[in-house]
Amino acid sequence: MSIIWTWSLKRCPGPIFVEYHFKFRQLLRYCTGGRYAGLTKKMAEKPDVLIVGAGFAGMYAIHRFRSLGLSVHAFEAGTDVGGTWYWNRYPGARCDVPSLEYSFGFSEELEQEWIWPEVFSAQPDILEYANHVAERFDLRRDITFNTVVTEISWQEDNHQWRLTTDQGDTFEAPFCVMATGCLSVPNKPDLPGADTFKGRVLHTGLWPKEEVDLTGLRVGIIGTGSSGVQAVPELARLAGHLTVFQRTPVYTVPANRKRMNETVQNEFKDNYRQVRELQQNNLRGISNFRPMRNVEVNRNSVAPRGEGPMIKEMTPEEQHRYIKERGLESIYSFGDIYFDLEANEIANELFRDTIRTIVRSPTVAEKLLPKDYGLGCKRPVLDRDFYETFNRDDVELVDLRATPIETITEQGIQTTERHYELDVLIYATGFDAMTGALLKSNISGRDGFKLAEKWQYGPVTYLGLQMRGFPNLFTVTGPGSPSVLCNMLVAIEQHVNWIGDCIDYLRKTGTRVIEPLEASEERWIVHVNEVAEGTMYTVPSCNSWYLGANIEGKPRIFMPYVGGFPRYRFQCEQEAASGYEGFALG
Ligand code: NA7
Repeated sequence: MSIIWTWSLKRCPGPIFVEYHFKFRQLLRYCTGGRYAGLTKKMAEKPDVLIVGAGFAGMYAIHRFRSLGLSVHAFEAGTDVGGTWYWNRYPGARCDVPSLEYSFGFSEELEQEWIWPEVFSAQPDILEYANHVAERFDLRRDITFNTVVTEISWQEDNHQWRLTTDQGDTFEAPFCVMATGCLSVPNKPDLPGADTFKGRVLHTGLWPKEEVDLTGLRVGIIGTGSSGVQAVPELARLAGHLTVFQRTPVYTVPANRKRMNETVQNEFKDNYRQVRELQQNNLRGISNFRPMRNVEVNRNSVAPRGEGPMIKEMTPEEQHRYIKERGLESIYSFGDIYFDLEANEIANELFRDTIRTIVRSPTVAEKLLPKDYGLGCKRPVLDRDFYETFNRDDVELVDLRATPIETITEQGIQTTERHYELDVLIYATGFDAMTGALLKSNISGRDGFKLAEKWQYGPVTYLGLQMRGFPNLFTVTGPGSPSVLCNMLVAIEQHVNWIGDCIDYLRKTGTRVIEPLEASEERWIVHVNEVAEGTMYTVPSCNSWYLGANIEGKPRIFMPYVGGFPRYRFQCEQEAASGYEGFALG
């Protein structure tokens, strides 16, 4: 599909009419300050698929669907690609999946040419990778940036999805793919007096592009989930003084902070097909591929999560020695802690004992120790010197359970105990996860039925891919799919491939619409709940964003599929092989 672009150039003389072409890309980006802002798009023909979002899911969808001969167009609120990694630029932001695994597997050339500098990547490196992918596969020509999708509605008369943007434009296509991400709607709690604060307010999930100078400033951060834990040590280094406002203590273990070993990287590259195969058959989409070439075999290496010894079968001395020899991160490897509450509590106490040896002040240490929920309830958090940071004189911890926030003031935060003067207030308060972005898109299906209404008691999907009443609308890593419990890049590729094949099948068989049968949705919901029951994720003491428990009024439902990626993939493959038996085709 060729697209004719018309725009008023911000830095170059204009308006100019140009048929957008690969060699104009650099000029276009320069002229529009890298934003393509002010573009008025005229599509030469209607696309086959509208895509919402240009993070990794939207990016791969563009590439994959194009390769099937489909015309596509994507809309992205940011000024460039990258999704989560575009928005979460806070100091210390880093991925918790190894770099060589958190990468696309669809192109061998891409796999071979990209060089990862660290074993676990920092945000700037992942964003650079996203930019490289966009350049390499010429993705940007099919993306409108700086544009928020405000409404998506099914048009029964012509079997099209109509998408409306905040620029006032509308677009139509027979298929719509929501690549809106699982952690893309920041949660900012409605604290009393929040608007009165005179200093600078930031959110980790909406961090500015330009450098934030915190030198000498009094910084306060609310929240100690993954984002807070990653940011705290960096903020302590950058700020004059840091106050950490913690409501719930977190279980966090040291991240691997090694630079990438070239030999290891090369061995991965030589074996990437095997790595990808292993990912497909692993519960979490991670290969656990162990390079053997020129690498000293460490007899104390950490077993994968849940695949180590049973903690209940070890003496307390053996438990402590196990952690001492392998590091605190090995606590997640015990085999019995995810289903056995007694084993879980032994591990929790072992964790607490270890932290008490790191934090010098016993009072601060006690405040930092999680006591009312267990390991494995929330997504494991990886840190770099989180606990050590509280040994600094210029870092203070406020326990909001003991002394809650009364109000935000012009100068800082007033708790029930005292006032904290601040120059900068940072919210590290997470996201309206998994359903937030889909609901925010204001989707209505057949007969104007709203997705918000369908999901009023929690998300209802078939395979996390489609919803009954919303024909030809697909979600990438939607609720009810492994999504956030899986290596996201593996989950994204599997979903996009499935959706692409499905659309291809519909076209080849002359089928205009597809949507799940009611019975399929019901069966899937029962199954998703069934596999989550009895795990640490759903015990009553657990309050995680997986359950929607971080958002007031959100139904408490375990949203991702915990049955494992291979089992899930098999279900999807069976559906396709059966000619989509669980769906109504028309
Ligand atoms: P999380 O994990 O949801 O953490 C949010 C943090 O913010 C957590 O400590 C919350 O405490 C705290 N929070 C939220 N609302 C409030 C209010 N009103 N007052 C005080 N503290 C509050 O989000 P992250 O961004 O850290 O991580 C999300 C995922 O991103 C992570 O799992 C990785 O997958 C990447 P609470 O626990 O609710 O008491």
